[in-house]
Amino acid sequence: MIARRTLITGGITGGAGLLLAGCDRVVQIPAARKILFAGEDMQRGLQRALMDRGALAPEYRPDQRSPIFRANGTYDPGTAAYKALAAGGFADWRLAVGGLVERPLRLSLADLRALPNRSQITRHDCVEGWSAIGQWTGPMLGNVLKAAGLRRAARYIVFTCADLYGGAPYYESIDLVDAFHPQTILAWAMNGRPLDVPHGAPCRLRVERQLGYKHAKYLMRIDAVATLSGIGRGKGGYWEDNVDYDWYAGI
Ligand SMILES: Nc1nc2c(c(=O)[nH]1)N[C@H]1C(S)=C(S)[C@@H](COP(=O)(O)O)O[C@H]1N2
Ligand SMILES: [Mo]
Repeated sequence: MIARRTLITGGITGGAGLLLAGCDRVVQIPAARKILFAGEDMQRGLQRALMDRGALAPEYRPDQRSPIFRANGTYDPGTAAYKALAAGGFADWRLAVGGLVERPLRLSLADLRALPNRSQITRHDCVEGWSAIGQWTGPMLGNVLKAAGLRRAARYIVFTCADLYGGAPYYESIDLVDAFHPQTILAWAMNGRPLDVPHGAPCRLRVERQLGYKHAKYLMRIDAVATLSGIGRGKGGYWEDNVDYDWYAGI
């Protein structure tokens, strides 16, 4: 019947007519229709997921801040090197930005303060089941990465910290979507005061769309890499490598 209609409407030669007929027939079979358009649905789902990843985490009013914001994980790196930095008020601390960048940087606290800074009051969610709301201030990681100039091969940003777990520095990583998210900042202040030691002095990552363990404290290095396979055991972070936490801890 379709073939006949094609012949009538088209009045055309065999090949094209049959092709048209073929299409009509396939689309009329519900199962085939489902398969044909499944790709389109998946693409829409992926697009939605990508757009959601750019969405902002909720921000709160100053009076909604938690009166007590507990510290977790390391409270004080306690190494000789860290003690020396802390004793000097972190004047000698430098944040190294390297890896796959055009211009490696060494940033002081004064350098971070001199950049355009962003303040945000957000809720920290720890995987262990507690949350706290606090205000964080610092430059956007994205601006620092732009200043360093990411090379084309860069896919992830790896953070190396001053505190040691089993003799090796705590480390974490995020992808470029999170790295360039506007609420992803290198925080040097908490609730309007320079970051204290328990919360990661002198500078910690805030990556507000992710769970607590991604918010690396005591930052020493930031490296752009093409793959996570050379970092730790390859899963992208201390907890990912050792306790099987998810690398992508989006909330
Ligand atoms: N360098 C470093 N960063 C870290 C941790 C840590 O032990 N060392 N703990 C993580 C975990 S599990 C959480 S919940 C938060 C806690 O941040 P807070 O101490 O400011 O509450 O820091 C994260 N970042
Ligand atoms: Mo946590």
